[in-house]
Amino acid sequence: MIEIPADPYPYPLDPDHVALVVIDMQRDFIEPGGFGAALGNDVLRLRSAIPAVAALIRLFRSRGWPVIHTRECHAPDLSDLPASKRERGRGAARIGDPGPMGRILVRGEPGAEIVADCAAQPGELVVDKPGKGMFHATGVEATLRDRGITHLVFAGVTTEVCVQTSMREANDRGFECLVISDATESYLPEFKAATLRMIAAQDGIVGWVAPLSALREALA
Ligand code: C5J
Repeated sequence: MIEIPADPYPYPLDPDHVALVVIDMQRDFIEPGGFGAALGNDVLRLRSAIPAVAALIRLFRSRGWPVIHTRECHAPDLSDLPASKRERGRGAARIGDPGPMGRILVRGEPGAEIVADCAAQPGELVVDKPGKGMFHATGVEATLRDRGITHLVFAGVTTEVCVQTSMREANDRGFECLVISDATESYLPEFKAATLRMIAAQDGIVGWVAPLSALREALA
């Protein structure tokens, strides 16, 4: 085990059984004209996480550790989109509607792609998920178990929605979870801060929180 200084106490990283999970670094959340903007958010806020996410990806690749990417998106016929999700909100554009980056949150459309700086490399697992959490309707749990992965390091957007949901799902399934605080971002800074506090509260009720520098220094 490698001890990573973290909140609420050092995270025991198992170098033989760890994977990085990069949640939803998609144009639809990060660039104007996508899903995030349709909900009235200042999407440019999320750009601040890109350098740390990209550096974290490079760190894992340099060690030969697996990198897993998720994308929140739906089948072109929207058969995996519950009516409750399609109809939620009062914005002009909804999931499946046309926009400047193609149909919003639809698989294969430009907006559903991962931003270039964080793009998957050949051989890396890309999980398309119809929900907020990475385990719902994806089959990824079996893949992780097959690969012997027990430790998950989380990054991506948004902190309080898909990152937190995925981390909670993973925690309930017995994975040891660490979120990298500067490699995740929210449209709402107070929600990011509250989420990171919630995760580490009660002696790590959902997992651990650490900045990228702590991971880097522990691995140097
Ligand atoms: C949202 C996400 N916020 N990736 N998705 O709807 O966090």
